Formats: sequence, structure tokens, C-alpha cells
Amino acid sequence: MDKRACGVLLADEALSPATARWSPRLSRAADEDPAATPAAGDWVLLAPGDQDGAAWVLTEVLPRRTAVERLGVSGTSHTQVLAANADVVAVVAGMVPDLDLGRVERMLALAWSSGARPVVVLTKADLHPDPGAAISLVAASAAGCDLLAVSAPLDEGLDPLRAWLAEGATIALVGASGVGKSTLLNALLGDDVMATRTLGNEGKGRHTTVTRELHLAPGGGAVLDTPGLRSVGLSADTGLDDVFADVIDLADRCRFNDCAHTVEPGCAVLEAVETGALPRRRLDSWRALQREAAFQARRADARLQAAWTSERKARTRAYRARPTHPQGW
Ligand SMILES: Nc1nc2c(ncn2[C@@H]2O[C@H](COP(=O)(O)OP(=O)(O)O)[C@@H](O)[C@H]2O)c(=O)[nH]1
Ligand SMILES: [Mg+2]
Ligand SMILES: [Zn+2]
Repeated sequence: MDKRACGVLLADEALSPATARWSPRLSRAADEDPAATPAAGDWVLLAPGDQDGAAWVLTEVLPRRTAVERLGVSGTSHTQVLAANADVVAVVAGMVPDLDLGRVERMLALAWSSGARPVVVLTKADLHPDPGAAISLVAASAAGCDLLAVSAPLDEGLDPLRAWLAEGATIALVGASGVGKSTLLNALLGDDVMATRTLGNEGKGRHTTVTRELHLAPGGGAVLDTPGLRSVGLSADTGLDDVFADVIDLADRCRFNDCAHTVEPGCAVLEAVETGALPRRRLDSWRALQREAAFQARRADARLQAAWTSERKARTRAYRARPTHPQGW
């Protein structure tokens, strides 16, 4: 399947699977802005197919209720939608000795800013000698959202996820490769996952071997499996304030409004690090992610500015090129 086509489920026909080719207009829009590319979970409009053999032409992506977006990989400030219209975004991480909290926080920022309900799912609980300790370790990062410990082989801890599915929710799984997303998907949906259908981009370009898939759960709801992400750049508009609400609360209590939390007297953030209430790692992680988001905000501003400038120039050109005596005047 080429880049300009994707799998769809037909709403009018009991969600039977079909293939849709993108309309030329959609292709152009996607070239200009990757966020306009149909993503797994999108609701789209189809028109009857053209003579090229495609049964359907995808003409429009409907507005997204929620979107998990990361910064595009191509070094631009464009964003890429990993999952659309999910009700729950599950940040999946394995209970392994080198569990990367910074990565969890980074993904949680995407989850919070998606507009969906964020959840942290710690997999491989059966491999951990003390799952409770792993949960405590992650608790601060997951403040304000559900934190689940699960084991796929033992079928433990999956009930909350199953309950959301039974309510008809779409759950998007995001996380690094190897954390257990596909295993979780299988545990939630049963062994007939291979028989379920996909909606998403398949074979997006030469370098992409991954698919983003939407799997319908037999009892209702759906699970969106996203590819294992090696890098997830934060776009300018992130949920960092949600992920680091505890640090921000502390910062509100610093003596100086413009406290940089480095050497200032009366700094509540540094005091919390001192007493151990706030792990130093978490402060560093907040700083690093904030710097990144601020940098992207500046880039996004610059891009907007450039777009405005070129639009203004085009308008000026059009104005100059206008007939001196417009007809009808
Ligand atoms: N023991 C154990 N192994 C798991 C669990 N979840 C996943 N795995 C294993 O972790 C490896 C990676 O899982 P996979 O689902 O492919 O990860 P993905 O890349 O995130 O989709 C596989 O060998 C799984 O069998 C779990 O809950 N317990
Ligand atoms: Mg997988
Ligand atoms: Zn301070």
C-alpha cells in the first residue's frame, strides 16, 4: 500500500474494512502540514472511488476530539499525530531495573496535552521482586492520573482497562519499543487480534516499517497500538504543567516571583530537594523538558511569522497586479 492510501472501517457497513486513497487536496494538505495526515483513530469522509481502482477516496479528516501529537521527526516544528480521538492515553513502561522516569514524564506530557485521560501502565509486574516499590518510584511522575501495575502473562491488573473498553472507550498505547504494548493489546483483546482490522497509515514512506493500528475490542471499545517511539519530541504546547504540578506548586511558594530555583534564598523548590520531598532527578527532568518546550515554542513562532510574511507578500503582489480600473466600478 502506498503512502497515499490507508485502511478504513466503513461506519455504514458494520465497520467492514476497506482501503481509501487520499484525494489530491488531502495529499497536498498533508505535504504542507503532517498533522493533516490521516492518523489512526481519525474519523474521515469518503467519496466513491476513482477509475484507478480504489473503491474509496478519502476527502477529509474530521476535527479531532483528542490527539496525541509529537514533534515531527524531520527536524521541523511540524507535529505528527500518533493517535486521534482516543479517550484514554496509556503511557506504557516496563517494571525493569532501568525504568526511565524521564521518558515516562516526557510521554505523559504528550498524554496530558492530548485532551484524553492520561494513564500510566507499568507492565511486567510479574518480573519485579517488589512491584510496590516500582509503583512508589513512578507515583510522583504520575500524580493526577491513574497508575496501573499489570502483568500480561498472569492477567493481573487489567480490569480498569477492560472496564474502559466495555464502556466503549478507545485506549491509545504509547511507549518505547519492548515495553509490552502489543502484549497488552493481546491480553485485552484476546487472541483474535490478528483478525481485527486496522485504520491507519501503512508503509508511510520508505523508512517506516511500522503501522499504527486500531483494533476493535470484541465487547466494545478499541485499542490503538502506536509504534515504539525512539524519540518523542515535545511540541510547544505540552502538558508539562500537569506532569509537574507538584514542582509548580512548590515554585508558587518561592520567596521571589521570578525565582529560577538555582541559588535563591527562600526557594521552596530547592528546599524540597534538600529535604528529599522532591527528587533532584525530577527537578532536572522538569528543567530539561521546559527548555525543550520553550525552544519549540520559539521555533513555532518563527514558523508562524514566516507564514504570515509570505501571505502578506502574496497579498501585496495580488494587490499590485489588480486591474487599475476594476470592471463594474
Ligand atoms: N514477563 C512479562 N513479559 C512481558 C509482559 N509484557 C510484555 N512482555 C514481554 O516483553 C517483550 C516485549 O513485548 P511487546 O509487547 O512486543 O512490546 P512492544 O514493543 O511495546 O509492543 C516480549 O517478549 C513480551 O513477551 C509482562 O507483563 N510480563
Ligand atoms: Mg509492539
Ligand atoms: Zn525557587
